[in-house]
Amino acid sequence: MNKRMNLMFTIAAIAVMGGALFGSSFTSQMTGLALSTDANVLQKIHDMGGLELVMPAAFAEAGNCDSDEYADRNVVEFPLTGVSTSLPRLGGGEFSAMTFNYQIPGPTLRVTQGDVVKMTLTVPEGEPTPHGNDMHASQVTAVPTFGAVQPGTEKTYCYIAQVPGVYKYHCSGVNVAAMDQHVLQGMYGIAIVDPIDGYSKLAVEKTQVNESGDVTRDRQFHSGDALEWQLQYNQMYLTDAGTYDATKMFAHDTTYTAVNGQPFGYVPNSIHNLLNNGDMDKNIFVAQPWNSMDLKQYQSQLLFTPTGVHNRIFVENHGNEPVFFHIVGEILDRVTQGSRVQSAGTETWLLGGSQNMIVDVVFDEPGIYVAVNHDYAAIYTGAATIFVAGLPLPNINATATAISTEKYDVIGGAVGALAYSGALGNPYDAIPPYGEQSIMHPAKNVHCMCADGVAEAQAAEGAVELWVAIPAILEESARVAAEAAAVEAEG
Ligand SMILES: [Cu+2]
Repeated sequence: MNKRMNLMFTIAAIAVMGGALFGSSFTSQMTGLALSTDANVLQKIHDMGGLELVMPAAFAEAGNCDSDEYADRNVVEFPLTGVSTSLPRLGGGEFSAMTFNYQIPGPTLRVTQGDVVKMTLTVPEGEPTPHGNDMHASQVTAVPTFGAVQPGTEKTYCYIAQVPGVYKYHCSGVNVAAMDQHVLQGMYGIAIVDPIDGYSKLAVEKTQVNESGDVTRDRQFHSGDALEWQLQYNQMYLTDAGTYDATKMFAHDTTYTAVNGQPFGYVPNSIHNLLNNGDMDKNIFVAQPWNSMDLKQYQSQLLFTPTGVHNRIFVENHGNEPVFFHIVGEILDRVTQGSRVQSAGTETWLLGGSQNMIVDVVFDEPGIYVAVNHDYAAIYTGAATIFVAGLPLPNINATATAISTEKYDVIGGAVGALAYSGALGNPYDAIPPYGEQSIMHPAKNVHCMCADGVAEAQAAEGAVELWVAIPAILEESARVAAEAAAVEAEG
């Protein structure tokens, strides 16, 4: 009976509930735009008992995790909590976020092709709206599997990850109603399904001058092991109060373009200024919107990689606009979608909505490279992500190699790792969970569009709180310098 009640879900009920829960923006979406041709249409739907999109008797049994089909397979549990919260927005203030596990994006699931995923979505008592989870890596009946989970209840379903690649998962709203709001306010994440036979080695196109003095092709090969990243794109459509603005969504009027939940989350910050000889007025990037150590996990961070290393970037477009993925100063060495190589040696690759790819790239020259959505509206609203390859920043390098403490080994860390990641770490939220062929990052720093509890969990795993570490390093450095000066004065 309970199941049938869920199945008897009606659009009219969604509208009534949604209007009550989400106020005017939701109501305007349903009446002002989507259904504007007939003001009485909602009443008519209600009067006829709602829109039943399929016959209830036709629903298949779904989510049975005891199926014989799953015997002898590796089962990976993936627990999620659907919960609303407040998170900071660019330029100050907050926005009314909806999250999986108090973080945007939600946790990344990583499995190997052939594994069984056992997903449980819990919606706590008191949460103002139901949620659902549509996992694109699954091949199961969408109804009722992805249907709404009511507050105070949970739902589990299982599936076999049959096809390798990157897949989004996202809230399905209240049985599809308000799905736009739930996703665009933060309820999205990715699942990485590693190929059962592993990742292919990478050929990078080069040339050389041979013994006869001829310029010839010189393919350079890298193993399938790689330093890995995740970049997830989405739009934010916000009112001044930080609530969801459906009118802006319908008009494709982007407020911000988020990368891993944060516009401009991966650009230089005050920490880099401190290391840049302490010159706080000399910003090395024109826009530094998350530029104070007080911002803790929200302070922007850079992505550090050594030169000559195989980088594997998992890219997902969760959004409402195309992503023209380009890295300024680099050529994408290989683009893979699903289990097929789509391109090699290409400047830019296009991702439509809910589309993904794996980008392989090797940075040969030390320098600053900016991964962008090469749509100017996207760049200027947040889609600029800075990779620093090698050790190209002389001032930071000088400072970093001149100071050290027992706890934070800046000298050995940076130089040893051939990148500043050894000292400053790479942002936790830009790194997917490690797989069989992951090159480990030398260190991680605490970073996320997430609640404090999530940031604390990152620190408990060993990620460096740079807002604590950098002042400690500088203080220690000053103490050591003062001691040396005193000894010199005595001598
Ligand atoms: Cu939701």
